[in-house]
Amino acid sequence: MIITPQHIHEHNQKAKEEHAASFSALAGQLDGKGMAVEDLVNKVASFQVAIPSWALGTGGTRFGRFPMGGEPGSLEEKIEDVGLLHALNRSSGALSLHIPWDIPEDTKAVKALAREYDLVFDAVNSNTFQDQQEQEYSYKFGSLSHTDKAVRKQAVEHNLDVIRYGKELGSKALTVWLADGSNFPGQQNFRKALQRTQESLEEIYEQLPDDWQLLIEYKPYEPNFYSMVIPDWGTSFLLANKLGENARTLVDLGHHLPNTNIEQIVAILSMEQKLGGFHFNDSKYGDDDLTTGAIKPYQLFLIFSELIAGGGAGFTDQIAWMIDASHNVKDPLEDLLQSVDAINKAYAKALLIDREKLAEARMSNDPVAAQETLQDAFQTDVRPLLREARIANKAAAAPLKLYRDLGVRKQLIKKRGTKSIATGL
Ligand SMILES: [Mn+2]
Repeated sequence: MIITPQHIHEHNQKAKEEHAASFSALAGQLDGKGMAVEDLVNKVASFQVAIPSWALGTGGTRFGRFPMGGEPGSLEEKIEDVGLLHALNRSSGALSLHIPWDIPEDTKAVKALAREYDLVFDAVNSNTFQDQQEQEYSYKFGSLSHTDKAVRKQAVEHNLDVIRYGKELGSKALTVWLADGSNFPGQQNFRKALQRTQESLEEIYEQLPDDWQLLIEYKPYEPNFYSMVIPDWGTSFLLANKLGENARTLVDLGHHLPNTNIEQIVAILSMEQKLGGFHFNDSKYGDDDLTTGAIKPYQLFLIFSELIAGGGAGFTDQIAWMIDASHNVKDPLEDLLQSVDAINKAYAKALLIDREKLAEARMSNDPVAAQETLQDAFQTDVRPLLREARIANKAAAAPLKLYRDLGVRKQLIKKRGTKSIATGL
């Protein structure tokens, strides 16, 4: 174990005085506004975001990949890495597996190892967007939507296998993202492709355990550039409604056309109780998969504002939260620490919105007051609040700083070598 409770304790002792001063200033300010500070701290402290098993290695682009060494070469090492993150921030207590990149051969042992690091298994993800070596039929022209029934059957079977793994690990959701679509006008019959997809999803849904959810992810383009079978939230919502109560839409922040109003999509889906999952990342142009909060922190804040407005007190437990990003030039673990921090910041700021004032401004058609109310929350420096939540959780006051101070990457490289490569894209 690279990070021990002793490390955390010593680090927090050093941060103590400075933190106490900044937190008491913020707490006084919030208290003056009539906010229950302890309640805010508890909410932030209990919020958990899953880390996907494919985000722990260096990503790449179509043009190259520049690994930084010490990458986890096995599922066990990936669990160890998420354990590191969780030990540092106590906000990453879940792991999301991608199958077949990470097949848990011995599920009992894998589950026990995760428990050692205080981790649970979040949604499991199927993969029918690549061909695997021993696979009989190719997904070159689609999977669940394929024209050939044999290919569809193979893709359905794969999803059922993923559910079986997930059941053994204690997961409660299957996430389906399809690369199915077409590159050229006329190539695909839109209606028949969607119809076939629905039928395939119905076969999967039939086998879904009662306490599970089927999360349907959408994406407007890429890898197909003319059409995707599930291009937008409307199509995902349509399928989820046709399948039944336990099928829901999954929103990935990067899966929208530029300038889409994602907070409005979130509002409508949560109003309909159909928002089941959320993938965090950030983007400037498309599915850039940059660090959450690096480009549009205000958008993230507005999204959390809608989640809180729509979901009530327990909304954080009803949705599968996961980071879905790629790390090309950063240390993946540092990037993930930054992402979780940005998510917590947006959540904390959204909790500070004066809902009554906002409702009044809306009812009296006062856009100036509405904007001021939102900005007042957004401009608040919530870092002391996040720090307080971490200290209360026995996490590091400043996770990234401790990660660097302890030279974690150096230790990982020493242990795993400079050439280890994580499975994934
Ligand atoms: Mn995603």
